[in-house]
Amino acid sequence: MNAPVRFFGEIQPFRYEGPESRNLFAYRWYDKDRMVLGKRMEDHLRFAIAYWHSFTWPGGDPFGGETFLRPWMHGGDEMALARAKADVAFDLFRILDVPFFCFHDRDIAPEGKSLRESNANVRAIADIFARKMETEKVRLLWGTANLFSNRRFMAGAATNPDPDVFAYASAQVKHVLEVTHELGGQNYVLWGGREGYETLLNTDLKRELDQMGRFLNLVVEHKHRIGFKGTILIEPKPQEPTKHQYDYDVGTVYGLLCRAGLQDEVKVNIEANHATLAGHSFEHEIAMAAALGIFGSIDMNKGDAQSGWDTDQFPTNIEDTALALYEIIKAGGFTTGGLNFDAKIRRQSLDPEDLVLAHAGAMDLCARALLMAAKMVEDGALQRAVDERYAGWNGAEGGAMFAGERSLADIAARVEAEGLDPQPRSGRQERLENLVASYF
Ligand code: XLS
Ligand code: NI
Ligand code: NI
Repeated sequence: MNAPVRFFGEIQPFRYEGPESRNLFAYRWYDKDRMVLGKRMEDHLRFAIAYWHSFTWPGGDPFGGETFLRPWMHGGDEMALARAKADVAFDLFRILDVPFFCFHDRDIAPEGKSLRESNANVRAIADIFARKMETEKVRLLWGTANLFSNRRFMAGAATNPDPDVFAYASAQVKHVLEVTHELGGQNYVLWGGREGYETLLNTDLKRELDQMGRFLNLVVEHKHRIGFKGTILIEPKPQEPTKHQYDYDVGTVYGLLCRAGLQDEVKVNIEANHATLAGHSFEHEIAMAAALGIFGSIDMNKGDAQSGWDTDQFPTNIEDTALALYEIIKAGGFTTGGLNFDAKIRRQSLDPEDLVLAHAGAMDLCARALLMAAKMVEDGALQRAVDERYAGWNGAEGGAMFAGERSLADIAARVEAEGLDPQPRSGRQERLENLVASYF
């Protein structure tokens, strides 16, 4: 086996050294045992590493192929390479001291000549994970099936016009759901990789939506059948790779779930860059999910302000991150969910240390942002401003209207009788923005 036993060389496990440290190979903010709002930092953030970007993506872009030339991607028996990749992955988990990881079936093991063979490959690597997890602290945040890379899925998986593709996708998901369950996974994610259309001219949109609803119901039924206690999550994305994806954004997914009768069964995994592509801020999508009662987990990354792609960069913006975490804390924090870095290093970042530092820097950024978000919560001034703004609804008439105790005619009669003439009040946006800046 030509794969490296020690890809990361002499890089030692990261420890917390504090904000004054100039050591890039230590945490300056991520102090996992520090109590923040009554909870350990590690339990707030529940960091996860994504197998696909960090260990499987070869560095390609639309104009050029592989740049990384990782030793576990070349030369030799594919299963032996997959085992070497697992060793490297668990080395990174240990170096960074992350509590979770996430994978697609096709990231961890090669596709076989039949589904049976593919499943056996996935099982073999999952067995290795299980053995490693007996002695390592890392746990599985979620598993998922890759229903988008193989050409059989070019017209979608559950929404494919060919029922045999629907069947194939179902069989694949059944297996990964079971493997996720056996590995103690805390969630199972469905990202509609190609659940959308390229042109309406060849698409029966209503039928495809119904197929998707059927598929989701099958997955949820199977989850209960096997006793999986984790959460089923859908990851919204508006487009890319298809022109239009049915799971466009959080609001759209909620509509799909209601249509399928699954709004109490399925939650969302919200990705920052997908929110941007949908024309929303990350915190908007989190707040929307919380408001609808479907907030589950997040994929942390960022896009590029100039390009309209899912560039999946590691987050670097402290304010955006703090505002997103503020919404998560307000939503009650993660339960089964976590913060998965669905992010990849740039294709010129060739060195093993680039991969380590990308994650470490992002973890530190999130930890620092968590402290800011905690200040926002502890101080309470932001919440008080919002409460004050809506205080009128706590009054007798506001309360009665909201509770459905007044008809339209009742309301109109009162407006006339009292000669109501509501006066606008300042929204105080800049004052609130200054308040946010004061926590930094
Ligand atoms: C792609 C998605 C994908 C999911 C998992 O854009 O972010 O990586 O997170 O299938
Ligand atoms: Ni994602
Ligand atoms: Ni994405």
